[in-house]
Amino acid sequence: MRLKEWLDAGYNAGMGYMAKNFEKRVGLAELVPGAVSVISVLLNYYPKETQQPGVPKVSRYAYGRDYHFTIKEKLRELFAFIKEEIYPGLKGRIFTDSAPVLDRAWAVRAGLGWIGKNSNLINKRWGSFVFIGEIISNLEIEDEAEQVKDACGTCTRCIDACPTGALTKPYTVDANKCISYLTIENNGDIPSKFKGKFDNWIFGCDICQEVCPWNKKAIPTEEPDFKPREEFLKMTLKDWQKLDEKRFKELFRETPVERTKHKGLRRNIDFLFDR
Ligand code: B12
Ligand code: SF4
Ligand code: SF4
Repeated sequence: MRLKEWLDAGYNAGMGYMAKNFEKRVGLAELVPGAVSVISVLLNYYPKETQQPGVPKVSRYAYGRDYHFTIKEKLRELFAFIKEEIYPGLKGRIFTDSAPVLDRAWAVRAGLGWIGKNSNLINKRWGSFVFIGEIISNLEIEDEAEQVKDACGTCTRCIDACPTGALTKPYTVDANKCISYLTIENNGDIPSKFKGKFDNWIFGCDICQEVCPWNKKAIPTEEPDFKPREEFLKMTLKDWQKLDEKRFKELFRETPVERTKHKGLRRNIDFLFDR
């Protein structure tokens, strides 16, 4: 079982919550009593806007409003629709990025794509800049979704491009080495062995997705919630270097960047420039 192997190898780094509720994570009814199906959904977040060239970089998923709010609102609407129009006895729960549910594994089972060697779910039409959410419920769905075959082929671009060697083997991320973990989830100092390897990323990292041929034709999202603030896009190198707590709050309110608080983002900016 891949999750167990990942945890046993210590690849969850400081994310202790990943080892909790292991039973719930793998079984449906343990998580939601009476559940018999999973409806898995994707939401494209690829922005058409870009930051100024040469400034510290924020990963694309964090440009706009925090996706947890947006996806949950949409899933609540879908849940209400199914209850009203299809199955009044509907009982279940909605999820997105919640530790006890393996979002990507369910998306694969639902036929929405395959897991690429960079470990992201890739959809043939939308690429991998998509969020994943689910409704886990007592709705009986007869058809098993048709599975999408792995279309990575002999490509290894993501593994070759990762500047910290976090893709230790195809399909496996060691969070201890992943810029995304080190800049977001990590509460301590960033180990000095990574100096000069962050390629200007200060919140998350998109490198292993940027190089993926399946993202070449990524279609910009039309979701208004994900539209980045103008003041954020306009930030110059100087603006980033002097970012204080007040400005941080103005710029990143209700975006995923709030997660690191000013202190964490400041640590990440300083890590790029301090020698
Ligand atoms: C912990 C976590 C992280 C950690 C660890 C990443 C990792 N690869 O596991 C860190 C902090 C590093 C991280 C980074 C990122 N994350 Co994250 N993260 C999660 C979280 C909370 C759990 C992932 C997990 O369970 N990992 C443990 C491993 C073992 O599980 P897994 O990779 O999902 O693998 C399962 C299946 O996919 C399957 N499987 C895996 N590989 C293969 C291969 C084959 C061939 C097959 C058949 C099956 C298979 O088996 C596993 C189950 O046992 C999920 C949300 C969730 N609840 O699922 C988001 C999630 C995976 N993250 C997401 C995002 C957007 C990111 C970033 C892109 C953000 C960024 N730009 O910085 C990066 C991408 C880094 C990368 N290359 O993966 C999205 C991914 C969307 C997508 N299209 O795949 C998710 C799904 C959140 C969401 N709901 O949208 N993340
Ligand atoms: S997100 Fe960045 S650091 Fe993490 S595996 Fe991908 S390229 Fe490597
Ligand atoms: S870069 Fe290549 S190997 Fe990596 S996920 Fe994309 S297609 Fe697969």
